[in-house]
Amino acid sequence: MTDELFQKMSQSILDGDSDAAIALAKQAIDSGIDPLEAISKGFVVGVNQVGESFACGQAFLPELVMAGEAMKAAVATLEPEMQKRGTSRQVYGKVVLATVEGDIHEIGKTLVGTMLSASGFQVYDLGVDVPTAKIIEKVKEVDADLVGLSALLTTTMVKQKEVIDELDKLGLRKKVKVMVGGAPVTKDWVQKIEADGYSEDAIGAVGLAKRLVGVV
Ligand code: B1M
Repeated sequence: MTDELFQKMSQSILDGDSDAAIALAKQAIDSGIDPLEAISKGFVVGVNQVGESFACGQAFLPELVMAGEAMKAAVATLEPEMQKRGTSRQVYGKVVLATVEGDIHEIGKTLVGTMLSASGFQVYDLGVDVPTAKIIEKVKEVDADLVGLSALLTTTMVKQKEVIDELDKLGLRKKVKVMVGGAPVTKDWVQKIEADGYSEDAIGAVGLAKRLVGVV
């Protein structure tokens, strides 16, 4: 029964059908399914398939856009439930979060932000395509403990390094921890740019953020 629901979720993304994705997300909430499980076992399966078809020329930009819109709608529907399930009320630290300049992929970044905020972090989500200067400005304004940088394109990953270099120049690098993420980010890249850590998913990002601020 649940597997069938996950399969329908995946299909709604393949079809780029936002209405169906929203209805299925609501159905998951009503059935008591963990929203993160609905995302990882249902919707993400579909969006990954569209990504693969796009990469090998079997799907085109309109399909990618529609799949992205449906995925966004599903995550937005599940978001209040994810917030509700967050148990911690304590504020562990302040996180400035952004998708780097030149990159408009927002779904993974938003998911990470939702999980961090549900887990007790104060999150300042600056959105997508955010210039380095704007990120630095916010870090200074809110006296952030952590910066989270998402990049989904091999061409925009370099901006993660740009932010780290800028923090370094301003003498803030020791004080402000930097976590990075996004599909092309690897351990080697993290070492190369001297970030403090990376995670492959939103749950891992919460554990990492807690370690970086010394909570666990
Ligand atoms: Co784009 N796109 N896209 N796209 N898109 C990819 C990333 C791609 C891999 C598809 C492919 O070719 N297979 C490819 C990148 C290739 C590369 O660079 N190597 C690609 C491309 C090429 C492009 C365009 C250039 C296409 C074009 O115009 N010709 C263009 C770029 C636009 C730009 O940014 N300037 C483009 C555009 C788009 C859409 C706008 C149509 C849409 C985004 C819609 C939106 O966000 N509102 C889109 C989509 C949907 C995708 C795919 C299919 C799915 C991305 C997604 O939302 N995944 C993607 C293929 C893929 O990744 N399978 C693809 C679901 C999401 C939950 O996962 O974002 O990975 P993800 O986030 C995860 C983890 O990565 C991690 O946790 C998240 C939750 O588990 N994580 C973090 C992410 N950020 C983190 C930060 C952290 C920690 C963990 O700490 C701070």
